[in-house]
Amino acid sequence: MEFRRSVEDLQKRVRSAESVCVLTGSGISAESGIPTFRGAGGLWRNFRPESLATPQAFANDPKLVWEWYDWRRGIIAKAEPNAGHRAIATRPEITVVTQNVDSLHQRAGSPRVFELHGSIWTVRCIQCGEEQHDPRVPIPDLPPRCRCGALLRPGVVWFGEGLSPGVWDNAQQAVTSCDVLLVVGTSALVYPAASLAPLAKQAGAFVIEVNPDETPLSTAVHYTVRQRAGDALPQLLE
Ligand code: BV8
Ligand code: ZN
Repeated sequence: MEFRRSVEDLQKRVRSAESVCVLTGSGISAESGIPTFRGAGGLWRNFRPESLATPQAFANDPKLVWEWYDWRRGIIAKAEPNAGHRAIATRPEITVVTQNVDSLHQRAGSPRVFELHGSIWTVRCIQCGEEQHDPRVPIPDLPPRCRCGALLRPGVVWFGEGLSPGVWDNAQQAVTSCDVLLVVGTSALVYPAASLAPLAKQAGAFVIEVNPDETPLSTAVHYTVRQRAGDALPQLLE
């Protein structure tokens, strides 16, 4: 059931909460001009993300996969956090659990951000495992190589790869200890991230979905706010 509660009710609920946690997906960065995964504009040379964000795709053609990431890094480098990211950052006590790899929450000023799927600005050697921050846009020659000579890969979690145990534990801890969970801009299709909202509800949190569209979560949350993040979050949080 979709409860259309007045924004005032929701504001009161969020304001009076002891602790608020926000779970975000690519939809929160859409208003920053970053294509979402499944929406229009998410395609690159007609490839679907699911077919490129995999260890197999990288093993088959590391240069192609790196061209996709270099293209995205170029877009993300030009993007700015939007009103949605900034509204969350006005509340430094909020823990952000994000599926996004664009680091816009950190750039908006949120001090506690758990990146479930890693960061597009991190590169990791497939041989010696050395990990570093690589801000170069564009990367001069693709695929980049480590000092040890082996290929570097994007420091993100691909489909079929496990999430880093520490980050996953922190994310579960955050959503099961908050009073209000805002689920913003995710189609709730990718696991295990999509299991966090039901987990929060089970642990007693009030779960509010902020998404212009219906998602598989919509019937399971307490309230749905059918608005874009940039419009809804300043009203709910500021
Ligand atoms: C794992 C990093 C096992 C890379 C990403 C069958 C059933 C269930 C699960 C599976 C299955 N087959 C396979 C699986 C597992 C798989 C999975 O869930 N697949 C899905 C597709 C079915 N999951 C995995 O493989 C995960 N690992 O399970 O490992 C394991 C365990 C232990 C040890 C070894 C192995 C790993 C998943 C991580 C994949 N990596 N990203 C990169 O970014 O390049 S996922 C990728 O999708 C992004 O992180 C993205 O964030 C994420 C989810 O997408 P969304 O963020 O939700 O974005 P989307 O476009 O879908 O939706 C946008 C939403 O925003 C929409 O609802 C739209 O309406 C809304 N919106 C638009 N504009 C706005 C807005 N909202 C608000 N405001 C707006 N303005
Ligand atoms: Zn190396």
